[in-house]
This record gives sequence, C-alpha cells and structure tokens, in this order.
Amino acid sequence: MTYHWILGPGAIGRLLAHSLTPLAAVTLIGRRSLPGQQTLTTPEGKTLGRLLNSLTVADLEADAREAPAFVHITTKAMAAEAALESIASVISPTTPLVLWQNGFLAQPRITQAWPGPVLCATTTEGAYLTSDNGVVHAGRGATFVGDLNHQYGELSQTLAETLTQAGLATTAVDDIRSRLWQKLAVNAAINPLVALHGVRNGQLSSEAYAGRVQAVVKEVAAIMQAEGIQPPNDGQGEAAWLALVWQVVENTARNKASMLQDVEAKRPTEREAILGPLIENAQRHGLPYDVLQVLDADLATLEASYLNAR
Ligand code: KPL
Repeated sequence: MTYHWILGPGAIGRLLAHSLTPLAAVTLIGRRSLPGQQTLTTPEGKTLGRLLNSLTVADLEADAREAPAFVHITTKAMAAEAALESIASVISPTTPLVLWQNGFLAQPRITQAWPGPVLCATTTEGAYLTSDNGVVHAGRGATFVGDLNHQYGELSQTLAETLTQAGLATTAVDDIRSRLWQKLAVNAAINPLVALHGVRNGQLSSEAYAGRVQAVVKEVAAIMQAEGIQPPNDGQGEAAWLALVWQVVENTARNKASMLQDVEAKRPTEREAILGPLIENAQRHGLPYDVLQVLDADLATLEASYLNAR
C-alpha cells in the first residue's frame, strides 16, 4: 500500500482524498479535524459516501505513522510554506512533495528549500466544498505534473499514473514551469477584476470590463515574452494570450472565480501569488506594470477592509 498525505482539506484536497482512497492509504491533514464520513458528488451527479482518514497536525505529532510516499500540499498559495513547516518535523526531509498551488510563489521557494523531490501540479479539475463533509466534483479536467529543475521525471510519471488510475487524468510533463505561468496569466486576467467588481467570469466580456481585460493581458503578454514563456496554442504574442483568456471566460462564464469566492468569504486572496510574480518580473525586465499595480493595490485595500475588521 502506498501512503499519500494530503495537507489542506479544501476542495482539491478532498477530491484527491476521495479519488486516491480506493488505491492508496490516504490521510487528510488539517488544522481541525473533519467528520470521518465524507461525501463526493461526481460530475455525473452521483453521491458517494466514504470514510476518510482525517487527522490534525497535533495527531501526527502524537503518534508515529508509516512514512508517506507523497505529501500533497493543497492549501492556498500563501499558506503552503507554513503548512509544510507544520509537518516538517514528522516526515523525512527526503519525502516527495506535490504542490497544487496557483500562481508562482510557493513553488520556486519550496523547490529551493526542501531537500527532497518537489513536484508541482496544475489542474483544471473543478471542485467546490458544500459543507464540512461534502465536496462536489463539478467538472472533469486535466492535470499536469513535473518539477521545476527537470530532475524527477520518473517520479512525476509514477504519480501521473496513480492519479490517472484514481480517475484524475494526469500527464507528466517537463515544462511545468511554463504551464504554471500560463495558468497564472489567465488567473491574472480574470481573478482580480471579478473579485473587485463582484461579477461572474462571463461578465468580463461585456463592454464594461473587456477593455480592462485587454489592458491586463497586454502587460502580462510582454512579461511572458521576457520570461521566455511561449504564447498558448502555438499562437503569436498578445493575441494568443487574449484568445486563451476569452476562451476560459467563455468556458467558465457561470463560475464565481476562486478570488471572488475568497473575497465573499472574507478570506485572504491569492493576490500575492498571482500578481506578485508578474509585478516582480516586470520590474526586473523594465516593463510596464501600471495596470497590474492598480489591481494589486485595489485588492490589497479590499482585503484590508475585511481582514482588519476581524
Ligand atoms: O482558475 C480560475 C479560478 O477561479 O481561480 C479561473 C480560470 C479564473 C476560473 O474561474
């Protein structure tokens, strides 16, 4: 039996736990304990009940356990490093980690700091939580895994096979860096605007927002070029990035983006992990980033208005 620990019992963490449980020994780890009996609603609308092994970090510290073959970190980007630190004393420093965060903040930092293998995953699987014991797998997607330094191709392949067998179609890739930046580019064009204006993704194509989306993509496309990230779908420059963004806006028209959900729930957003690396790279390459900076500042003000009122 292979042991998988999943640190961060959010929607993706729980989807992973439900999917892997028939194949592996799974432990879901959070700051508080969850009900053992959990349900998964499949994209086809079936509800499946499962007993998941859910523990807190304190439980892990109290008893010795089998060493995990993989530790998946499925927290939000800004919580990933602290989450890893919270369990670092109970795992071997050679344990393979799998980072599932958005943006490009946690991945390079943890890759540099952790002595063992660090794989990064990016997924378009759609999932959301309904309660303390329910997760909905809203739509099937594709997952890619790889490591930033091209050192762990075989391990990525092993993980991709396991995840695929678990029902999450996964491919091991040697260009995970580009894929993470591609997702970040799309997130930067959609998430801040919908979060600031409280609108669903589809509304971005209306006259009120389309020009602002284009202005963000213009800055992002130049940063991508400077960072050597190829435009998507074998296209050319800004037009290819814009086409991808409009395609995602259309495909997810009725979605509330994750950043809007965070704002509505008065949680910290992934602003730093998404806009931070873009602004930092624009500064390094001497490129314009006025539009990104305004979005970042407006989001920071919005976040402060509810976080400081707690
Ligand atoms: O990934 C997303 C998110 O919500 O974070 C997008 C692509 C914007 C879809 O909603």
